[in-house]
Amino acid sequence: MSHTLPKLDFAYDALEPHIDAQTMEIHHSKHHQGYVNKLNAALESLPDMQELPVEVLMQSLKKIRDSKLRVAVQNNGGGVANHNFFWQILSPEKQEMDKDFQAVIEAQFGSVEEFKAEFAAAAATRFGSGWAWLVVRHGKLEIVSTPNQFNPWTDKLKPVLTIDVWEHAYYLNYQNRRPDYIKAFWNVVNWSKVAELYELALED
Ligand code: MN3
Repeated sequence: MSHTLPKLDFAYDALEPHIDAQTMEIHHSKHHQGYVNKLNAALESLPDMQELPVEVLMQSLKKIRDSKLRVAVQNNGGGVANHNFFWQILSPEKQEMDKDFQAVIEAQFGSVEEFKAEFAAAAATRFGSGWAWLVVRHGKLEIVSTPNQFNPWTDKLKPVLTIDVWEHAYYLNYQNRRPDYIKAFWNVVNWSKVAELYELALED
């Protein structure tokens, strides 16, 4: 079994004006596809790992003895896992935060605005390329960020929300204005999916 590029649930232009069609098309059909291709190429030398779901693969990096292969799986497996997840938490229709989930956010962060400010700060201050995440750790929500294609699965954390802050995610439309992209991101969050992921994370 090889990894494949997942189809998006919406058209490339569906997130406009917040995320433009050209950015989405290049991001999905070139960048994400590139990670899929390079991951499959690296796994040709790792037959025991070919059947693992990519999130499990991210927890198995230490088992890869060859350091070049390990880095290739980290970078490209991470690229696959992170983008598979990212597309799922985006929505073309502006959604209100799920009420039960909002109560959890308010209990843990004070208010939705404080939560958004903390998440945006994690995204804005991630130096270079990377991701900000809302994760579940021991049943509690926590904001973290990761460089490059590192991700929470490696640390056995359960992500419920993420934003890609690599320049390829926003540069065509926002140039160097990463904070503007982060602000626009709130218009395209699939809060019902986020709430569902949170419930699932609490179950395990
Ligand atoms: Mn990306």
